[in-house]
Amino acid sequence: RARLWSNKGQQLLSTNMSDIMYASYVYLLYGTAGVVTSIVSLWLIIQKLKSKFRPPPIAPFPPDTVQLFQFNRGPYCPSFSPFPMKLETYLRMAKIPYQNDFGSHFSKKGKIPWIRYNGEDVADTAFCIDFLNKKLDIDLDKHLSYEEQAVSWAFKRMLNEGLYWVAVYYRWVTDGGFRMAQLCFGNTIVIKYIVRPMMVKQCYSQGLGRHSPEEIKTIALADLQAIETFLGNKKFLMGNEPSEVDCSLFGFMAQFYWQLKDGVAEKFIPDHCPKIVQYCERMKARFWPDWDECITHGGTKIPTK
Ligand SMILES: N[C@@H](CCC(=O)N[C@@H](CS)C(=O)NCC(=O)O)C(=O)O
Repeated sequence: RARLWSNKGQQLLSTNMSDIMYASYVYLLYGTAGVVTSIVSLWLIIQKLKSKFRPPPIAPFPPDTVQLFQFNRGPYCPSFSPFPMKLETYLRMAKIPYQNDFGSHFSKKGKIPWIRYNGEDVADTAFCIDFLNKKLDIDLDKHLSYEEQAVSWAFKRMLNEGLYWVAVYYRWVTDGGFRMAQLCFGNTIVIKYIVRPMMVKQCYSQGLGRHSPEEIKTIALADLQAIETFLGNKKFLMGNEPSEVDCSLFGFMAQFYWQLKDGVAEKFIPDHCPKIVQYCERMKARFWPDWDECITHGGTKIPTK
């Protein structure tokens, strides 16, 4: 009887062992499949999200028409950013047919705006303008002397590489400016916890973000004062006819005059720069007669253009 019990026990033990082994295999198999499925799904989601920010595939589009990729329309200016304002103003000045593609498709260089023209993609506003000038034989500076063209180039660099960071500071670093960013891009977790810290970091890496608010104000006013003085009684920056630099200048001045609402920056132009005020109104009337249709009026209306 004792032998019988011990055999039974062994049988029982070996049955239990094989059950446990089997269960372990099953768990391992399901576990591995679960982990692989999660990784693949996560990868697919990331790819899908990334594709939203990449240039879209080339699709049928009217020939000889510029497709302008830019952010959605801004609260008080047609764009929340000076560079799309610059490029769209250029297209209007040069009378080039274009259609906007609003959203978050960044160029292959990872920036906005950019253009697609007859299937060719061009990134960076300066290269977009050069490309279209050559393709369509346009020269908005043909009435300028070489010396004036050199001055115009220096102003463009000051705006694009210097004043841009001042605008970034008043837009993304200061709380008042950031409220305007939220009005344009939405009050989302991505804007608050990913984009804002990224822009603050960029501003710090460039160097401007390391200065005190007072020092940044001094730099901003010095740049604006230089523009105000050079503008003088001229209608446009380089004379009484508009030239290419006016696209950049207007793109930037429009931000300071109409759109940088932080309790400090929006007062710079009305308080210190009467010539720039007239210049902004003149450029708006001449190249943006449809301005009101191209803004969200502080986030209260859907723009029709
Ligand atoms: N040099 C570029 C500058 C464009 C630019 O800085 N775009 C900003 C928006 S205003 C951008 O895309 N920033 C995204 C980033 O830096 O990650 C041009 O002229 O097009």
